[in-house]
Amino acid sequence: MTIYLGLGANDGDRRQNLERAIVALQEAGFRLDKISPLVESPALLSRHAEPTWHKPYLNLAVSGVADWQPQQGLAIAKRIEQDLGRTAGARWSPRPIDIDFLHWRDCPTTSERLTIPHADAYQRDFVLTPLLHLQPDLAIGQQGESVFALTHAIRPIPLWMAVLNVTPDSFSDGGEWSEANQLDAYLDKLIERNVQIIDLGAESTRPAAAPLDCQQEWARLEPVLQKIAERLHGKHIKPWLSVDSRHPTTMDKAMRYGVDMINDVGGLGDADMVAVAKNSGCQVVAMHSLKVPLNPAVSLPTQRSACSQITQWAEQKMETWARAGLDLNRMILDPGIGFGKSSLQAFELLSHCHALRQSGLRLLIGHSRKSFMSGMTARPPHQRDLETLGMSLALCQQGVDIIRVHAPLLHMRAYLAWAHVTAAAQSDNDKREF
Ligand code: PH2
Ligand code: MG
Ligand code: MG
Repeated sequence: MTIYLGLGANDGDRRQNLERAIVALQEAGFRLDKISPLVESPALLSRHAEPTWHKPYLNLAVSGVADWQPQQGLAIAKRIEQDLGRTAGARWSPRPIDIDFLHWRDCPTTSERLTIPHADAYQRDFVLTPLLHLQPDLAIGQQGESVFALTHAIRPIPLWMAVLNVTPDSFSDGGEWSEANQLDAYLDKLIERNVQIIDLGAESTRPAAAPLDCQQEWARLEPVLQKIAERLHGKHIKPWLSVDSRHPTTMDKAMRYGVDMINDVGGLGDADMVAVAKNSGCQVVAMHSLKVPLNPAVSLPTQRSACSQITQWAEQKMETWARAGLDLNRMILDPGIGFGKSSLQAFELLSHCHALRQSGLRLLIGHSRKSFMSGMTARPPHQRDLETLGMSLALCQQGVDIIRVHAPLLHMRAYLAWAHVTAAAQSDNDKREF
């Protein structure tokens, strides 16, 4: 009987409070299975709230099992909230920790103090987004809708995927991390600022890049993988570690370092990669491409819309994956902006995120600094972060699950500001009286 809990904090050292709550839950007999990514969002408040309560939350969800009765579970959660300094403050006031029961399989409960599934869960982005990345098919809606279906009606909070290239020849940032201490400082910042995913890649896919053999690729990746894995060791709350490679042997070796995500620009076309993905239990990004490394002469036909071609590709792939025994809950679709698409097709795809998500898979977009921008700006790739950011906010508006960028810290700041305005509009629409 899996239990799904939602944890939130907007007072004190928010991440530390969440970390402590997880440890306390374990000590109380909660056998932790999975922890979702950590997301930040503006506080949802009542219209009558004190302005000083408007402090952003960090939220996550955990799944696990416990030999508790619901009322006992509730008492344990309340006790942990108190132990972590929560007082009986006014409703909506800032709190060091909030622990909510979101879902308890086979155990729906309604009483004055506890309703499972949580009554409002189905419309809150900060509840649904963490659950979405734990278990997209979890039936949590009032009519049994899946988390995925519910996030289609709201807007998920995007996860930011930080590009970390350890390539001497990459398109926009080749050789940036040749100094080890620079890399260390950057990693520290990414972790401190709660970036959700670190995507490590060693092979450049830019046009005319020299293909890399697997030995070379591994020689570049392994030291950095090892370094990151050491840094993240022992923490519950940490970014997902993603490896960007199209070589199954590389991916297989990387699994030793506790990788969470496979990012395959080959779109899982290789049966060996499917096998690695299946056995790993990882999140898996399958990117649509025509030719890797890029060949400008090979591109998507223009008779049909790019969006319908990608959706059709995804649907065919999903059948293949399901037949191979891959859990589609772990799969993520990336339309592969720049990989055999013209700039017109890139803009079409970027403006149809909602339609791309109709495939039923979570959607990742990687538009950062890419060539399709060159008609719009004369700036070289490494100076296109503001252009990238402008487009990213347009993606947030449509609802995208994961956005892969070179400047994640800039994006996270801009997103939080943007979300303060869009969230205010949402609570305006919320007809319930708080
Ligand atoms: N929890 C609340 C009220 N408002 N806002 C965000 N963003 N995240 C929360 O967890 C949250 C909130 C009451 O529990
Ligand atoms: Mg709550
Ligand atoms: Mg609560």
